[in-house]
Amino acid sequence: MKFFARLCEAFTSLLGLATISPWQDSLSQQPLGGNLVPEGLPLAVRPKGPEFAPPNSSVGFVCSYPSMVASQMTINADGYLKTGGQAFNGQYPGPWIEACWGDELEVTVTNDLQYNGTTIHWHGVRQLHTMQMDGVNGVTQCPIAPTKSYTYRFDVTQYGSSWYHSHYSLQYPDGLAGPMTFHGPSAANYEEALPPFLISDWSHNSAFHDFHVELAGPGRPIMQSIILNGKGTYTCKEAEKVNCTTPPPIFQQTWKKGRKYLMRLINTSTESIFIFTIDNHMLQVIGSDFVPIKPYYTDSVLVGIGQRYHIVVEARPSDELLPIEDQNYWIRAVVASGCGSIDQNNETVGVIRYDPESIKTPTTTRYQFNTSCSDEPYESLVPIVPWNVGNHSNNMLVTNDNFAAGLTNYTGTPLPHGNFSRWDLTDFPLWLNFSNPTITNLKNTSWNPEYCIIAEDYKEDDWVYLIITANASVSKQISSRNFFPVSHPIHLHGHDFVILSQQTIPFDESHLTNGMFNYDNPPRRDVALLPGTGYVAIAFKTDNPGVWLLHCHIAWHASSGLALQILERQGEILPTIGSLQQTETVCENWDPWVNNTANWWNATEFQDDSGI
Ligand SMILES: [Cu+2]
Repeated sequence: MKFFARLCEAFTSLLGLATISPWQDSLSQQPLGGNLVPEGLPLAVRPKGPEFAPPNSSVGFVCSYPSMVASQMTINADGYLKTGGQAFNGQYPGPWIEACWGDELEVTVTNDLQYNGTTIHWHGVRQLHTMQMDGVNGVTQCPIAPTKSYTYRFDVTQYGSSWYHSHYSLQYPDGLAGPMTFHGPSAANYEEALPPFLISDWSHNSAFHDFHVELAGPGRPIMQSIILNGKGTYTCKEAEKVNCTTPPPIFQQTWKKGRKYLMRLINTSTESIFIFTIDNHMLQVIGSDFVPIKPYYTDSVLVGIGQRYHIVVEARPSDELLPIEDQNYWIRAVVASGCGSIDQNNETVGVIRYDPESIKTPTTTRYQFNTSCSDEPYESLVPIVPWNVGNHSNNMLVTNDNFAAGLTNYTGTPLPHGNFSRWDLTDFPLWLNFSNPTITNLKNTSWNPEYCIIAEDYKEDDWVYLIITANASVSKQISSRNFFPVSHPIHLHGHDFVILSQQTIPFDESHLTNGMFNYDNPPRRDVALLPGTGYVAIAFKTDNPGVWLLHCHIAWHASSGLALQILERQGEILPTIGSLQQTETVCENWDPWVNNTANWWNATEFQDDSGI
């Protein structure tokens, strides 16, 4: 672990202004070698406190990234100049943030944008007793005003890979996102860890523009291409020529025969769910989100938006007797059926070679696999550190802990923000007030219903079950909401949750006891797909007092309002989260900026979405 701690220092010095993310420049810049952890090594999820630190760890070490600057930028991901792009430190994807299990991570974010506030959310990070570091404007802080900064500092209590992204409206689809790795134990051996693989859809329009199409039509926004680590292919149309340029070179990597590589897959999409595969190579899946799992083999892995997988790939293609210059293989990102619509749907996003001199185009074909839009098989995701789930302390059958993701038509209704149809989970679509975040209202006894506050006042060891359906459940009929067979990647902040049940049929109370719920070490992660015709039942222990967003990670749906706030043990939040000095300062800076309409992009309307 000391070794990684030194790496953290080394990577800080790599930061700076550049147009190509240095972490993906070449393998030679990746000093991370071995990290060989024998299979079967006991893994532990470390609660806060040095007594639980991993052996020989660097407790007390602060991994510091002093300068993350958000600014506007023209991004060339696929040969089309996206002028409405935004990026951290002039790179898309943003710098690779690395820390070590047991460290503290400190990142100072500066807003160099013209018309927008910003934040960074650290996707999947536990934020135990540090909700003010979760980076959700309108919930855990006011947005960072232009020219101002905010320093995020939190304990790294998990390990694995993830991403960070702005949680300010639709900024992450426009480029404010990057990879993040917390080095720690691994569920299987490997010999070389590769830099992260960020898979994404890509739009040439600003997402703020596309969202208006989503709300008002005509039609729905369509994404233009598929990109891997910010690189994709697109054939420019005649009418677009003015914005067309030479595309960046396609992603390529040369592998050494017989070597075992760790690949960290991250789906950072706006709306697309991808199936990742490498022709003629088997994948050993060893981690889902921040949770190491019992390894299993497959030819393809479905990665929902916000989800991550660690996989180990042995460089042994099934046709390895071919001449070395002919051993070239497509890396593919295949849109799952019904979970994305892309104009130029070129799934071949990268090439694995064995001969660095070869320039041949791969001629391989993809494995025959099911492209249905459903999570990896439930039975495959078995955590190595088991959690056994206790009985529910809440009664989700009669309380509000039973939600239905649907689309409500608010046109002509008296709601303040009621125009258009909006996705919602509770009685209202989420609508936050940037200037009045939940964190500054923790003594409230009543709430604006548009904040979608769901109180969970239980004890440290209590379990809360949430039932999230894609149709009206038997116990909560909602007449005004319309339901569609759409899969939603549901993400919860502040917790890894267990998936008690994930079904393609409507929820029924009998499922709790008829064997359809699993309480014995169920899959555990921070994003789960809600099947379009059924439901997902998740559970977490109320052991982290704070306010935690639960939302769909399809950017359009989150902006529309498909989200709520879990208010966990309200009375214990302020006494446990430490200083709120920055919370006050960031709001004091935000208010005068936002109250000056000269700072608005649109002089008549500042906010047209939920805020997240
Ligand atoms: Cu959704």
